Amino acid sequence: MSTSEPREHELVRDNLMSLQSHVLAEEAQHPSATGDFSWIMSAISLAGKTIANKVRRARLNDVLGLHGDQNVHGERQQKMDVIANEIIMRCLGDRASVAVLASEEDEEPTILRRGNEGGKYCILFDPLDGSSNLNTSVGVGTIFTVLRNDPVILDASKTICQPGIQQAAAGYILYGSSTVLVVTTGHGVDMFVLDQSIGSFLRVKQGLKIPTGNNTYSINEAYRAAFSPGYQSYLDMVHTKPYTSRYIGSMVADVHRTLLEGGIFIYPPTQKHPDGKLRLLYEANPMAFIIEQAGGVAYSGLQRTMEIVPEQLHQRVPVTLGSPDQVELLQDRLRAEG
Ligand code: AHM
Ligand code: MG
Repeated sequence: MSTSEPREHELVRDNLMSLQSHVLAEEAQHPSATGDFSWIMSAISLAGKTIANKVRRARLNDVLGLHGDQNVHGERQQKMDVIANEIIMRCLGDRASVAVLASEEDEEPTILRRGNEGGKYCILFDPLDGSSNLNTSVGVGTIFTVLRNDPVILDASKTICQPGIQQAAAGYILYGSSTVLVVTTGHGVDMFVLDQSIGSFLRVKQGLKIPTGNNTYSINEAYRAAFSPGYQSYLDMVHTKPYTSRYIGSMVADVHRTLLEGGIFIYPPTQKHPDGKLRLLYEANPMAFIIEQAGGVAYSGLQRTMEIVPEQLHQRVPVTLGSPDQVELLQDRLRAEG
């Protein structure tokens, strides 16, 4: 056997694949694809690289801390929330196929063009989730979802109220010790890492699968007294078993760990947030899509998150997601509480 054969094989297997080439290759498999999605992903990638740079330099540029205004949820906006929001709007705003942009930071969606003007997609996003952690250099992230525009419905606030099962694509960018982009278009989950030296997201994993058998739970236990009996009974159970707990308090980082290592992430209803804290359309649904595509499960209480029919853009829901074996242990207790 020639010694050159395995070497050639290795070279082919280890080919570098940028996010851009990956999206083009995926589109090539679908003859009806128009290339619109690759334009959208290139804008999201540009926004991610720009925000990553701002996050790294936030203290040096003196843009940590409160902006002074409150956002639509009555929460104090961080300066970086406003900066990240502007970056995404500027990156996506000129893409011809984008009909609507809707952000956690803006009360109303921004209509860019109607369906009859070529607006095919609505993009909903949380520009910088977990931003209150920035002061201590904890990982934060951008979450996004891509929905198909309904050319008949002219009211954008209605167009975007689609259940998660209708998402065309979803993903997040984690600004942590490395900048990681995770995306799904409904054909599995792919992961890319930003190579700063060449300014490109490079594919590091295709077809990610969430592991099972990891006894790790992630929840803010400080709110335990405010949880319903089912959640409390679940916590009683994990305290008597060989479990460990990890909670960063930054959803993108907590979900990313859960996706890669398995376990369960939970944000239940509390007294302060009786419907849960996280937002259905641009936090819970995109994460649910990714987790389900990786073989996991995602619920809001006892209902599959992606089957909830949204009523409004900023609606909140409880979130439970992770490995099927781990989530089932909580769901058992929630069913028992009725
Ligand atoms: P934000 O969108 O205002 O940043 O809030 C969302 C964040 C999530 O990243 C995280 O899971 C959660 O809030 C943490 O909340 P708590 O501090 O109540 O545990
Ligand atoms: Mg958020």
